[in-house]
Amino acid sequence: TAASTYADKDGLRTRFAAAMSSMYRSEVPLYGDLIEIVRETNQSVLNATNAKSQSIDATGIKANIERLTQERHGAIRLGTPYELRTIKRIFEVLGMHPIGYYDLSIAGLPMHATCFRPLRVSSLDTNPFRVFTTLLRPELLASEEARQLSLELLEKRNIFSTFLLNLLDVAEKQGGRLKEEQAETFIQEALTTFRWQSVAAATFDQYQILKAEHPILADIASFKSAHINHLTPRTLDISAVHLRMNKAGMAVKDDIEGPPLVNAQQNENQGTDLSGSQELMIQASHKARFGEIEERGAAVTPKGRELYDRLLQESKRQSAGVTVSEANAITTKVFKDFPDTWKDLRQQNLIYCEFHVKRVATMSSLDLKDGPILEQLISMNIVDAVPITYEDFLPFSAAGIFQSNLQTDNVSKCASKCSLDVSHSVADSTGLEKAMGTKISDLDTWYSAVQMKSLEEVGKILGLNLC
Ligand code: OOG
Ligand code: NI
Repeated sequence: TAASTYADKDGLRTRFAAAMSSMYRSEVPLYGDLIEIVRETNQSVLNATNAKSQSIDATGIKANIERLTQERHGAIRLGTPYELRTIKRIFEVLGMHPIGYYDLSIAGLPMHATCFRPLRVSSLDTNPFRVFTTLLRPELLASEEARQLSLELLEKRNIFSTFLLNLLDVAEKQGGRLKEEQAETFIQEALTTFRWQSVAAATFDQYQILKAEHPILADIASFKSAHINHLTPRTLDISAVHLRMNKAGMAVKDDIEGPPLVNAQQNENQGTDLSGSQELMIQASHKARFGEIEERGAAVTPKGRELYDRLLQESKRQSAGVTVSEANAITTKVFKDFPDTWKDLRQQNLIYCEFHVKRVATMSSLDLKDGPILEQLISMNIVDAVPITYEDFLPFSAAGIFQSNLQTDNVSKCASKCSLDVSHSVADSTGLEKAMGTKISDLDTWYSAVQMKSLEEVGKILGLNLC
């Protein structure tokens, strides 16, 4: 049939992510070692989990080993609205769409960002490849000289091949799809945009001017490509991988960005960890690539996020000037106020869940006087509640990661350097949408729609109105 001549977007994304992974492995050899450690650790966590309990859902790990083995997130930093619009067109072909607005000005960075990822649950299950995509905000730069220079350099560079631009036109004429025979060329041409190029676009003097204004400006405007600056595998046990990286002699950052590991299986959000895996030198000392791993937990509701942010601020406040291990102890203590079981988290409306019917039963004993119907169904073992995996990024972690990436080697303590301050926010989500020419989906709307859809289905099967 005619339809079968088009490549499936989920398949295309899987191929693209795999191609990017092998490109990055050849550019940054330590990445390959990291992937190996993560894969082994995940396998032993899954083995242990299966031995202990029948259902891996009970630990909140919904991801299967196939998805986990492929799962990566990347990060790129773009200079101009044109670059962002074109990147959006590339990701569109791969079934990735902008969701979430990240204001990086709270970390003193002249940038804002969004994440491109699949929006359908089935597409996420096939391959959840996501890319944190940052855009420079020249209007936030203090130095006029640095602004002019960066705009000039960015104006001159072309990070997309003519072949790629033509293929994008073709895809759009075909309704956003590519024919099977166009797919491989597309993948190779698109990959070039993200490849490391050893020749800089800036001279040494220009690089110094940009760097003096902000190191991140040098990172964005001095290169000829939108090089992928890290590619991150997902681990089921970030502490175990951290240990093994240390044992393997990798340079590992002391602290993990994100929530404390109160209960390793129920880590509420994404935790990240950096190692200065390799420094690629541009003339002086540009730190362009780094290694990172992440652990993912459940998505929090606005109420959950509020509690999390409040406890985080509180532990930062109490940790001013103390050592890393003291800070960790403080954080653990402060986060005792964050419930530690899926049941508590769900009942207090702190996380999002997907609900499924486990068995169809007669429900004559349901009575509203006995509490919410849904909770009764769950305790009667008729309905199953599975926490929804957080598929996005954490604004504070992201800001912290930029900070660590910018630090020179021996500065490493987060308590002092992460002066993240929301009062410095000059968020401009409309500006980012305008630059991209598309609306950005809202995170909470997305998670609550996934939850609601599952509730509707449960209601339909059981003949109840649960919404
Ligand atoms: C992106 C930082 C954000 C994460 O894991 O939160 C990120 C960057 O360094 O460009 O990747
Ligand atoms: Ni990252």
